[in-house]
Amino acid sequence: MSDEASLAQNVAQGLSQIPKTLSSRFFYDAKGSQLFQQIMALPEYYLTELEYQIFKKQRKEILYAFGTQAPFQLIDLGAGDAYKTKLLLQELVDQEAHFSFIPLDISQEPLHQLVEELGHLYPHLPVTGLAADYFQGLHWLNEHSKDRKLVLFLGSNIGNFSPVEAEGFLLKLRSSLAPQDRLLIGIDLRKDPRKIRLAYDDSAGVTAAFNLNLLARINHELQADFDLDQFEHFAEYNPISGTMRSYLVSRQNQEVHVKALNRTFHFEAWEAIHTENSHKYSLREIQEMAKRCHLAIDDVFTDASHGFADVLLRP
Ligand code: AVJ
Repeated sequence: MSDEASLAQNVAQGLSQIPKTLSSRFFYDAKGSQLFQQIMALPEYYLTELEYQIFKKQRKEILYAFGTQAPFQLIDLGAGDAYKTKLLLQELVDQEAHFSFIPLDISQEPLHQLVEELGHLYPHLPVTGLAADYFQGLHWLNEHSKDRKLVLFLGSNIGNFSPVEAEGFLLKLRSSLAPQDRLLIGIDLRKDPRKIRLAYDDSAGVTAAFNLNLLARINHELQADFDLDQFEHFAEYNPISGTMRSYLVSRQNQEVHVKALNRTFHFEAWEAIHTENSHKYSLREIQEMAKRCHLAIDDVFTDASHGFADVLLRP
């Protein structure tokens, strides 16, 4: 299925149902990936900085726990600009470890940029960029399984799944791992609900632009006529469920035509489209989830504030 077709299908389905939904996987066109890189640099978006600190302070321990003697593949699911992964790459290059790097990303542009940049930084490091979604990536992993693997799933990307979906994803991921392979998952932890909410509703409005870009993408790719001024970003955190939810709310009663679907969608005043989940876990919930997925926890690395965890798992 082509990218357009799956976006088309998501729009056709998601805007026909009540409540309306669109999938957060479609945020990352070239513009969306660029906006997400801006989000990572925001003062409110603590996630990136906390995980960066974990890698900065504990990169040796993390790599020691994995074991870097035998040749291996470092696979980065949803690599983006690999801001945090580069700390591991530098350490491994310093150690003269025998490894290859396989960044995977849903968006072509940042991936090409990354592969080119790494070519300059580490001319002797074998790098294979994969423009694919996670499941295509997992399939690729299965076909190319000779070396030992360390699979990275950083940045709390797992939070975009509901807890039930996350279990399904981890089970699928586990089935593509050999006994000696390891998984390193970055997970945002439960914390002060106000701090979480602010991370998804920044004062500069970058997150709002990121959310609204989904409608701009649908306008471009499916010839729709969303008026971006007539929708607004809204984000709320539920401290019981641990889910941060983002929405696009229609400011008025309006119709939107999507030419590629030959369909018109009606929005009531203040009707919302649910566009993203960013789930937060406690350490106990992570332990329970790992257990249910038959993954053993080798190590848990947290930052000084216990706001973020990188969990090393074995199948
Ligand atoms: C890339 C999925 C980890 O949910 O925190 C950031 C995306 N959305 N601000 C997250 C995002 C709004 C981000 N992840």
